[in-house]
Amino acid sequence: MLAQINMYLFAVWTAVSQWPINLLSSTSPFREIFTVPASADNGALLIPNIQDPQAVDVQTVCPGYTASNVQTNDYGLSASLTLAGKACDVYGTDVESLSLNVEYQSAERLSINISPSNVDASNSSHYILSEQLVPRPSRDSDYKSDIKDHDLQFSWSNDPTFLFTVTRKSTGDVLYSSKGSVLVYEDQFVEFVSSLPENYNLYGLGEHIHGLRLGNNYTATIYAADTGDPIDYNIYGSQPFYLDTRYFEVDSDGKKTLVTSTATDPCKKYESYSHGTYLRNAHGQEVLLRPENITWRTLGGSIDLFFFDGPSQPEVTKAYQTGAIGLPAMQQYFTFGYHQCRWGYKNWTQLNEVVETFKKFDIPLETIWTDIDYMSQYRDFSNDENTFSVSEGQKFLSQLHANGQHYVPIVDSAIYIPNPSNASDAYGVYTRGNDSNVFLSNPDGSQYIGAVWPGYTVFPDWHSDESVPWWSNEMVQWYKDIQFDGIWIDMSEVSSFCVGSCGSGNVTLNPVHPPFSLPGEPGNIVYDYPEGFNITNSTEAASVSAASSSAASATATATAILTSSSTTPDYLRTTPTPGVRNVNHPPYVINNVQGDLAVHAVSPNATHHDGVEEYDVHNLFGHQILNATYQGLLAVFPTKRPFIIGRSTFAGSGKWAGHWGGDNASKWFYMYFSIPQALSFSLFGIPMFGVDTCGFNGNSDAELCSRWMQLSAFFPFYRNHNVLSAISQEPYVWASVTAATKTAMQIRYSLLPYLYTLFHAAHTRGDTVMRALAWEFPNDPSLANADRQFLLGPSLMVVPVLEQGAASVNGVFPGVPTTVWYDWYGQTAVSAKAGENVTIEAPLGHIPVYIRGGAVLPTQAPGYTTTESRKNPWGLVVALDAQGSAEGSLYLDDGESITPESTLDVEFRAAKGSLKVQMEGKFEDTNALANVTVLGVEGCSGSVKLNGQAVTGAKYDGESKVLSVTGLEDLTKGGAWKGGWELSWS
Ligand code: MIG
Repeated sequence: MLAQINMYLFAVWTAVSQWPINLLSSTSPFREIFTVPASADNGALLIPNIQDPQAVDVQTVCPGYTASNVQTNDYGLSASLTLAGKACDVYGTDVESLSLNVEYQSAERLSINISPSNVDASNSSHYILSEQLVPRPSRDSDYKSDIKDHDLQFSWSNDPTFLFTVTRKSTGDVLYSSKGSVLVYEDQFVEFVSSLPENYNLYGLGEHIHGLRLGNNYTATIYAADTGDPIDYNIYGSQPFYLDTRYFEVDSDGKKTLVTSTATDPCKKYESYSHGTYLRNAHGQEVLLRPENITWRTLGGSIDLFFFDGPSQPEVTKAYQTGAIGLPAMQQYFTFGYHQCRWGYKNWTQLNEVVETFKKFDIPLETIWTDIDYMSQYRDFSNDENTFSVSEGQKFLSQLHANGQHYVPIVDSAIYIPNPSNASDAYGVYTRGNDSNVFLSNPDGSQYIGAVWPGYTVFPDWHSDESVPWWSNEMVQWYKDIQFDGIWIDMSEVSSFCVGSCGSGNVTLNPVHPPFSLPGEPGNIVYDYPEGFNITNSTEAASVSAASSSAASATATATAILTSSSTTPDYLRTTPTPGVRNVNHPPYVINNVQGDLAVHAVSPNATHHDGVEEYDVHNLFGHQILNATYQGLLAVFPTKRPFIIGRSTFAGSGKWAGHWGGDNASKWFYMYFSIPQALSFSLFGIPMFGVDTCGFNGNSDAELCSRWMQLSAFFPFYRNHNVLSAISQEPYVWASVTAATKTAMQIRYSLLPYLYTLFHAAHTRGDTVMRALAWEFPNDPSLANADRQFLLGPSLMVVPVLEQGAASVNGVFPGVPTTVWYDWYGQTAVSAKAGENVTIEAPLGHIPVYIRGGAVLPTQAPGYTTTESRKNPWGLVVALDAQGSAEGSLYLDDGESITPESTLDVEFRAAKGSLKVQMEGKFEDTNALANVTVLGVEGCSGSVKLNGQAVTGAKYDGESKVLSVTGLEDLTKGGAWKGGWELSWS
């Protein structure tokens, strides 16, 4: 089933990119445009090692290492590792001698580093990740050694060759053990293996389209790739981190036994222990998850492992962010409003129509985006004077801003290199970059010239000191023309439409058309009927299929001829040359979605200013352009939090940017995958996440878009985006979607204060925003797999419908009966049994949302924009737990400053018939409190007092157990949070 889906997907972009389109050049009425031949993006024919029947298993032939000269110190130990036998040289040249360094860096972090003993800058055989590019966690300065008491215990042995284990002291559980395997360390291939318990629960290892729990028959390839979200392959980002959760059954004596199944007995007691593992390595790599072990293979670099002891997921994630990769960027308040985008908004007029249509239908629109359509011939920091002129744009943007709305344009990663023989083709962005020498080179020192949208292009070299100042200056200059509010970074894997420096010697052909046709161009696919059209529109579907069946059979024949092949493929297999790397075709072939590493990307031999080859840092381009863009936005808005959404990320990108899920399709299963993808990015420290709502590739339809607009309303980054030439999918296109969207937006906008508070906790403490059920209910093994529902923060659970035609959804209510869940709409407690799958009615237009008992949620009446919302009266939803208590918090500031002048922290505590509110901080908010709704109130006369003074507008409903207190505005005039207060009921 999955394989089939996968095949289908490839039909979307990969197939498109194979089709020659000579048509276009001959039919263009303007002038001949040279088309880069499709073959320019063909790489060598390779067979991935994991699929190669001839592949040598290094474990059977390599000698391993022997540790000697072991020296312990206060914080760990160091040792020399020497090859324990004859070099095997399977996928590179074995490194004779390695250094092992084990360091206890903090109370929760253990570092294990294995690197070649002799690496110097002149040794091109090894590249060890620079600390400037990716900071290396170092020992906390205030950490006092407690090796003996640390929960992570490192041990090693030479029996039979060097191996090491990491054990959790408190449980005796072995977290990592290389016993039974040999360490393999070659210049282009590093392999280290750990056994894992049966049916282990691993999460993370991105970026992939995969279920949340990775399973034990899966290879996670990590190599940044520009590809339309194929299932299980490497896609845009590189996140070499995993969370490992172990469940134990606890017997009456407190004895713990590891559980190897997620089948849970409700009568038994369980506990879980989680730890995290980060490999600080940016090389192409893959992680093989197999029934009994995990094998990590990299194409270079060092083994730079960091273990985080947890023992809960929140502790792991916090420690990973605070101790290793950095805390996520705080976002501006407006970024939590709704975003509308598409590829194919043709001009300012059309963009303005979209904005106005949202208004007409009264659907909140916070931010309008433009794709590459606005650019002059697809050149960064330029506007097409006919369609998106600067003068018209300025008018549009000043009106937009006056309405409290925002604008975000796309910026691509590649820079157009103009045709040198045509003076009018000059392009200042290139000229200035070239003058500052900020572009990647070929090994011979000439400029590396690939091809992207504008034609032949060069690529910023983020290793050059001049590159960030140049980029940031371009942003500053362009802002003078176009007043953007954030930046959308695309193509940052970094994508190039041809293999190698295909533009060398060809730039006089510029601008050129890419080696494939664009959606909607002659010769390209026309997007098909939406998924399940045959079910939802059976009558039309029948007549369409009758009409098209003859045409289809002709196409089928043609396809069959094209794809039939009888010869055995002649794969390129590289034999290692001692001491010499082959970066273009490394001997070990990772299961890269594009095959050859150079396909659809800048080639591995592109060279940086410091001599580093792209091979060694490919996975970092997307990370560094986010840094550059962050610096650029700071130059434009020195005091404002930069708002950036980027495509390719690395560990730590969250400190600069958010991320969207890339080119999904308008398919139901992609709506599901958005949940595990988002939850994985919670683990990676990138909470500002969302996907192309209603689907990117292909045509969406009312039902899918309705469900999806409702689901995404509970993701931090809420944007609808569509591919060129697909039918429109703004939420006003279908009446049912309009209604469904408004319902969900009403909830989202009411809860903006809650979402903003969650983000502040993410930014300051490393809390997650979107959460898996297993993280909030860690002692229930049956939740280990749960990724069809999720929590937003600790207190809101969303159980979306993910299937076409469904009018109900099965959901679980974790933690019952101890935890009480309240239906958001009905405000009454849900009755559910532990572990039970409850069928929840969910007709189209309804998204089941529940509030966790024990939570106080701050709300604010929704306005059309977030700015308007922030001027509206406050509300509180107090959802009592089984003991009649609840608590919550609210964080407020000006919503945009990096260092706000003043802030406000409000604490809510309800217990025993009273809600106490306390605050700290000087930020002034003058909105009154309109209402307080208390859920789960047992027996109440309806008598309510605010600070001892009787309140008249209170109503208690004994059946629903809801106490609604309204009409508080007068009593809280001048501001709900001006000073502490107490509301009591009896
Ligand atoms: O190769 O700018 O993922 O969101 O609409 C396609 C056009 C380039 C890929 C992005 C997508 C965007 C599209 N871009």
